[in-house]
Amino acid sequence: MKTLRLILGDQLSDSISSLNDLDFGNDVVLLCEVLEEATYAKHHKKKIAFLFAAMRHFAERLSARGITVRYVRIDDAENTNSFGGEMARAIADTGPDRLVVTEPGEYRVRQMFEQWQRTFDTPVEIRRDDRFLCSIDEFKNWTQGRTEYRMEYFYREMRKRYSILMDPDGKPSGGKWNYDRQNRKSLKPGMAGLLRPIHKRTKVLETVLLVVEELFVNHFGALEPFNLAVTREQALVDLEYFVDVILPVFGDFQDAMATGEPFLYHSVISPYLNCGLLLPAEVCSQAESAYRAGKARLNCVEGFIRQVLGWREFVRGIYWLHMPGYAQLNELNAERPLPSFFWDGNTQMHCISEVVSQTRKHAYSHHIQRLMVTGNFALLAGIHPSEVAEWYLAVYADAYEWVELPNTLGMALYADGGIMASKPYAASGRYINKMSNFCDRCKFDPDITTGERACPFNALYWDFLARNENQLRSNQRLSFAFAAWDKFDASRQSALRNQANLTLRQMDNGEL
Ligand code: DLZ
Ligand code: SF4
Repeated sequence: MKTLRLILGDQLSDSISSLNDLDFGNDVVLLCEVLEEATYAKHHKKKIAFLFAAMRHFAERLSARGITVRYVRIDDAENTNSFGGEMARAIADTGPDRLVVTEPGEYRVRQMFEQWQRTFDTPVEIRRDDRFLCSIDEFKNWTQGRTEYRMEYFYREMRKRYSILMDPDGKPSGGKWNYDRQNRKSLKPGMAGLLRPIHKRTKVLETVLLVVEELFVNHFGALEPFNLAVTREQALVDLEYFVDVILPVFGDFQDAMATGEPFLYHSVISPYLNCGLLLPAEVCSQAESAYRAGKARLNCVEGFIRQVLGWREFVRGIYWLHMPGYAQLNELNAERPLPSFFWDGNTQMHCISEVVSQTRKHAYSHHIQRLMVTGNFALLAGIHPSEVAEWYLAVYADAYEWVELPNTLGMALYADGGIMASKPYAASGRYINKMSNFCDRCKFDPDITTGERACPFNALYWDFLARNENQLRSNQRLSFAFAAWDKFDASRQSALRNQANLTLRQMDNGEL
């Protein structure tokens, strides 16, 4: 039986289920670079180049194993520029008996695959993506009988199930499940991120960079400097370096931020994990081995493993549990358009201009910058969740909708009304000042709330609470915040709200 197997840009793993039972003599594996995928969200140039180069290298890797690969490049004259068009062309040219795909990371593409099952004459088999450590059905089962889904409890189950950081007596290593409290230290003056491995440029990458510069000239972001791994071997170098050198200091400063330090002590392996060059199981196992060998402390290793085994699997579960309705949720009726400074960084708020400029340069910023700077601002200012979600999906090299949407709409914006997070992650400028050195270079002062030098986050924070009182006052976790608001007298409250209105007007007029 001849099988045509499609591999998507985020399925670049040797062990991907669509390649199981491969018949080397007969089968054809299809990979295609298509405009449909590069433009349905206007992805960062670096993200497109990274994926195209990684796809081309993966195709070479398959060919080297003797597999027949059909690779469609973005500039091939016959490219129809859609998955559907390329599948149809490949079916016509190769005449397979069946089509095999692994379930995709996005609902939109899943619908496409299901439509193929109805419209193509050739049968289409959709296989489970078993690179994830919790299947979509297992996650659904876990939610049965629960009124709220908290990552912490899901994560404990996953630790037990995979016996990760567990002692032989069934207790979590070190006696606690979570060492987050040790992981919120601010940087001391002079502390800086560590050097990273430099990857030698491959010819494939150089060709791709030229094509992307030419075809996607209007997309956000810089192609240079380019130092992402584009092969499995390079991704493994980054992983090993992280585990050996950076993990020992990762935990303590996990939430810290600094000007000119996009990576600090973060692993920066999410682009590789999410496109398949690295696998979550191997990543967790390497981190655990570092702890067992006494090379990294438990708070560092546990904090890292919680991101991969806990959060990553949890957000995917939430996404598939609630799609397609999830994408439309807007609990707080946030309606403002996304300010242009999310694209050009042109704002006097140093924290935002710094995070946007890091994002433009690297297609990356770490989770606290995403959550507590750009995300927090969008939450406080009441930016429409769809506009924010589209931005996050486009600008980060690791972003696919399954991971981006629950993180943006749920964690950052509370637009899902508490499915993901038990309270909105709203914070004033004082939080940003505590966790970063951003405010040192800002025209605004995080300790001032009204007047010209007031940090815009401060009045917006209070206005956010007052504006959304109906939805938020009953939330126990906000009781301190509302108690503080209630203590302000009427004139103070109205001064704060006036200041916030002024800020929002400035934002809308491009003057913030
Ligand atoms: C993100 C992306 C981009 C920019 N381009 C392609 C592409 O040309 N071909 C491809 O197979 N995949 C691409 N991807 C990743 C897909 O968007 C991703 O596989 C789907 O969204 C499913 O998660
Ligand atoms: Fe950001 Fe406010 Fe600090 Fe300026 S003062 S960097 S706007 S938090």
